Amino acid sequence: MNAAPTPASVRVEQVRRLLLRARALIFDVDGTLAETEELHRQAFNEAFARSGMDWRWGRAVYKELLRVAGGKERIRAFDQARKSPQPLSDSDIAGLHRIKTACFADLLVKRGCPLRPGVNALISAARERGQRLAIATTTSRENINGLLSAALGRNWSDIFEVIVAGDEVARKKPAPDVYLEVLSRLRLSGSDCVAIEDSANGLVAAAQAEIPVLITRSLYFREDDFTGALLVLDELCELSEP
Ligand code: XBP
Ligand code: MG
Repeated sequence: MNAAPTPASVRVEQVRRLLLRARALIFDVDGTLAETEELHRQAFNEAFARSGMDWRWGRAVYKELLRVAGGKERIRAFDQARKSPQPLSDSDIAGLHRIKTACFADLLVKRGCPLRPGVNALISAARERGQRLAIATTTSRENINGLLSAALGRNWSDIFEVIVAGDEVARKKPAPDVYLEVLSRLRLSGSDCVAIEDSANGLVAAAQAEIPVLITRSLYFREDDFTGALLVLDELCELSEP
């Protein structure tokens, strides 16, 4: 006699069905579509070096700084914590972040950054089912383009009906702004969709927009509190048929 299904496998089946029924799937980018944060961290350090600054963010410091969504906001938080007699101005920060974004683009070309396991399969299956796809991210369009043109080809943006980047809304995650803007442009309500995220900030943002959230743990947010998520997976490929 077969053993009764374990709660985990029942849960996975329920979430798999929810994904199949959703009118749209809304993807976070960093940490969800691809494990990008190590490249971001290296890009920040490269930008500091090119700007003649003695800053260097190790993994432990970066893990703390990642509580702050947004590269410019992260630089500002680090600078303020240092209580420097000459804090960076907003234009200093914007200029430094532009260099960082250029460094990130270079690193993407030099090192590449593959999609996480199961991401491509889920996107392809959703497209075959006629589901709508969207992106809700804190990062910039430039970074999204650099990552996805390499991973999905130069016509990657045809795959996502709606793309909302961090600087296009008033408040970054964990505020719900980016998800509310995606829902508005899709003309859907949160319960029609499923969001795929990797961080507590992302979970809070999507949940405030009343979107059910599937979490795939990433390098820097493994210990985050994902209470309220539909399910927490290590990789999306755990959802595929056995
Ligand atoms: C993650 C972020 C971003 C990236 C760095 O975005 O918080 O700030 O760490 O990119 P998400 P920028 O998980 O919402 O995709 O330097 O361009 O902000
Ligand atoms: Mg993320």
